[in-house]
Amino acid sequence: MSEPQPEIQEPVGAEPSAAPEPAATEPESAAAPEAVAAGPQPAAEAEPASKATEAAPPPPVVPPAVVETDAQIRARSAGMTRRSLVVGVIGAAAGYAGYRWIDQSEKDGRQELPLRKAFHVDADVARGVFRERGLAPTYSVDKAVDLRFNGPYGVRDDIDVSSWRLQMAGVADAEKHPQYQKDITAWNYVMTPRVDPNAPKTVDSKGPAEAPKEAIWTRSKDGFGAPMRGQEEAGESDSTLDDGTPGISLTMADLMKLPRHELVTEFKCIEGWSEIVHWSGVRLVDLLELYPPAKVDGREPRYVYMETPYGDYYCGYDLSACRHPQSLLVTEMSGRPLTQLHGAPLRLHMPIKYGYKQIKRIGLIAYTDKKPDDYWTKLGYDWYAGL
Ligand SMILES: Nc1nc2c(c(=O)[nH]1)N[C@H]1C(S)=C(S)[C@@H](COP(=O)(O)O)O[C@H]1N2
Ligand SMILES: [Mo]
Repeated sequence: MSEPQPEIQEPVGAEPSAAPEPAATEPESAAAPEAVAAGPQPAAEAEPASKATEAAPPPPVVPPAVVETDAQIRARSAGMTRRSLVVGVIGAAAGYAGYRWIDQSEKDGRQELPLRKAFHVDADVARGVFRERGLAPTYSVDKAVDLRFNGPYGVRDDIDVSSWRLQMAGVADAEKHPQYQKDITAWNYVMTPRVDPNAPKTVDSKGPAEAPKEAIWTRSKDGFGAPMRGQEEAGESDSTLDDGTPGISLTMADLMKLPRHELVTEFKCIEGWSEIVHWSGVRLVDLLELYPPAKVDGREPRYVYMETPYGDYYCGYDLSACRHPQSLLVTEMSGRPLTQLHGAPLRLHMPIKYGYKQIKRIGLIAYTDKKPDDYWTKLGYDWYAGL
C-alpha cells in the first residue's frame, strides 16, 4: 500500500480515538481466552483457504457493469483521465448533479480541512457537514488486493443463497410494493453448518479445532426448534424487530435492477491495518431512494439499522451516512462474487467508517428513529466509528 494515508483520517473531536483499543478492553479476551476471534482486530489466519469450495451467490442477472466510479467523476472534474477504470454512465443525472459540488470542492485535496478544524468544537456539525459528505479517496484498480478475512459473527455457517432475502422495515407505503410481507420476521433463512477443516481458525471458537467431518459451529434452536438469535458475545440486539413487523422482502434480482457501481477504496480496521479493495455492487442510496422511509411523527427517521440473518451481528447508522454516495451494497470483491466468509450474498462497504460498521451478510435494513443498537458499541466501541 504505497498510497499516502488520506487526509480525512484526522479525527474530528475525540470520538475515534475514544474508541477503546481492542486488545486492551476486549472483554472476550478475559472471559474466553481460547476464542481467537475476539474483536475487530485482525484474525490470526487471515486468508480463508476455503474460497474455492464456498458457495457463490447466484450470478448477477444484470447487464455488464456500465458505471462511473467516484474516482472517475472526480478525475474528470479535475481534468484528468483514468483509463484503468470502467467507463460508463451514472444511474441518475440528478444524483450526479447533486454530488458535483462535492467533487469540485475536493479536487485540490480536500480544501475544507481548515474549515473542519474550525468546527472541531462541535463534533456533530463537523460530522454532518464534512465527514459524511466528503468523499473517501479512491485508487486505481491495480492497487487493490484481496481483502483478508476478519470477522466471523453471523457468517459462521453457510447460507443457502437461494433462501436469502433482504428484508426492509419502516419503508413508506410498504404495502404498495409487490414485495410486501405482513411479517418479515417470519422468513426462514436456510443455513448449513459449515464443514470445512480448512476454514480459518476464527470460525472454530465454538467448536473443536480439528473437526473434518462435523459441523464446526451449529446454530442453537429454542424449545420450539426455531433458530436462536444473537448468539455471539454481544448477545441479542436491542433493535431486533418485533414479531409480526411488516415490510418488504427483496430478492437479489430486485437489487440487481439498481445501477451497478464499482469503487476502489481503502478498507480500515480499527486495529490499525488497512487494505485497498475493489468493490462492486449497488449504491445504498439508490436502494433507499427506491424504498424511502415512512415518516415518523411527520419527519424522516434519523437512523438505519442493519443485521445479519438471525441477528448475530448488527450495526446502526445515521441515515445521512447511508446516503453517502460511496456507501455501497457489495456483491463482488476483486471482481469475484463474495465468499460466504466475506458476507455473501450482500455486505456493506462504507469507506467513511471503520471496518466494524461494514456489516457482512446483510439480512435486514430497517429505518428507525431510535438510535440503533450496534454489536461493537455494546462491547465498548464508538457508535459512529467515523474516519
Ligand atoms: N457479519 C459480520 N460483519 C462484520 C464483522 C463480523 O464479525 N460479522 N466484522 C467487522 C469487522 S471488525 C471487520 S474489520 C470487517 C472484516 O471484513 P472481512 O472479513 O471481509 O475482511 O467486517 C466487519 N463486518
Ligand atoms: Mo475490524
